[in-house]
Amino acid sequence: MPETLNVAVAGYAFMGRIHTAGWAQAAKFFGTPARVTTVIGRNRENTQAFADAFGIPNVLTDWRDAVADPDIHVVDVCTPGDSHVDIAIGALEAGKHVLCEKPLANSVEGAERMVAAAEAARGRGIRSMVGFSYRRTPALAYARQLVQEGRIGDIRHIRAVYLQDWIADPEFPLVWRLDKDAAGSGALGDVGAHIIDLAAFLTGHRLTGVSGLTETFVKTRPKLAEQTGGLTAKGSTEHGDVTVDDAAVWVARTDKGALATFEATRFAVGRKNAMRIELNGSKGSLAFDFERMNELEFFDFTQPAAENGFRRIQVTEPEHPYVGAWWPAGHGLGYEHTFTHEVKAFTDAIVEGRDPEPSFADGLAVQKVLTAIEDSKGNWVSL
Ligand code: SOE
Repeated sequence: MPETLNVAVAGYAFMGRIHTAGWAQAAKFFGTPARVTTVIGRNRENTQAFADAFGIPNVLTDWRDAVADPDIHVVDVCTPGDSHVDIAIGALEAGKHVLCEKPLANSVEGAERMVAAAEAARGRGIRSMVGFSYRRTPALAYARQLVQEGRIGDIRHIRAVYLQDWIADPEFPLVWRLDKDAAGSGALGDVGAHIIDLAAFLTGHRLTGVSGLTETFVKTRPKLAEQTGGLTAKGSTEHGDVTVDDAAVWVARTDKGALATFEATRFAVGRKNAMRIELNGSKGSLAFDFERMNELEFFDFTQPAAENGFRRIQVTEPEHPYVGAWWPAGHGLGYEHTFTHEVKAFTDAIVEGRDPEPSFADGLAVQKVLTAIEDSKGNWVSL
């Protein structure tokens, strides 16, 4: 194991940018022995501009060159879903540790091939992890601890929604996230994948069956003229078809007897990144909303009824997960910190020679649920 892991980040838009920031901050705040030495992007000029802004020494326009470079130890895949399978498998076969953005692949078959490659590489001490970043939100990591300590007892209900509105305007153009070939699915895979993973992470329950509906409200949009930011773009005068869902809803049963409901949408106007999850158990409830990400609500059903109620815990104390490395108590964290925590957790596992979580197998499990929801069309699909 080298003293410092050299990381190549594939992609430099929203996810590539935030992962790159995460690696830099993890080194500073957690002493993570890794640094981004290379950024990979198809457009040399734009990739170079990104590298200059972030102080990254090397620019590559083909991921195969990164995989062939013996000085690169980690490949961080932040490209659209259609390239995850090739880059991740190529990197694993070349002996690189791989962190891959969610959803793991655009199909179950692709995710299965990635799991097989990860398993083969694991035998050679090569680690892989899928980037379900919300697991690293201190309030959610703390909620999981409370569940594991039995503080809410047996879980009866999982109620999760992920609400955004960035494409609610019918004139918003056809970015890659609205193209099935590039993204696999729409709101379902992009944000629904997070709440499927979080339900499993928080409760330890597995979904045994689902019934779902998806809808595409706006069926044609202006073709893309220019991507101006992570989730912003300019359209042209020509129109094209939207090939993914705009929204999805589904119900599920779990292996430990809970009922679960989920909703993923990009049409909840006014809701920007409202990833909300509530758990109701035999001894209490927990509730979280990412738009207030430093807070966790806890209802303790074992306390006397007359003075009982939800209490709002500010998850900003040094003893809360990840928080101690940052600011004095109460000063709060933001979206980008979850990615710093993610790369720290991944690097820790590499250094300590153990498997990081969530694994590619966890990513495949989510992929199977996504596919079942798409196939369901209102019918029950067992998992
Ligand atoms: C866009 O919907 C997006 O950036 C997702 O792709 C991310 O996974 C989520 O964290 C925020 O929203």
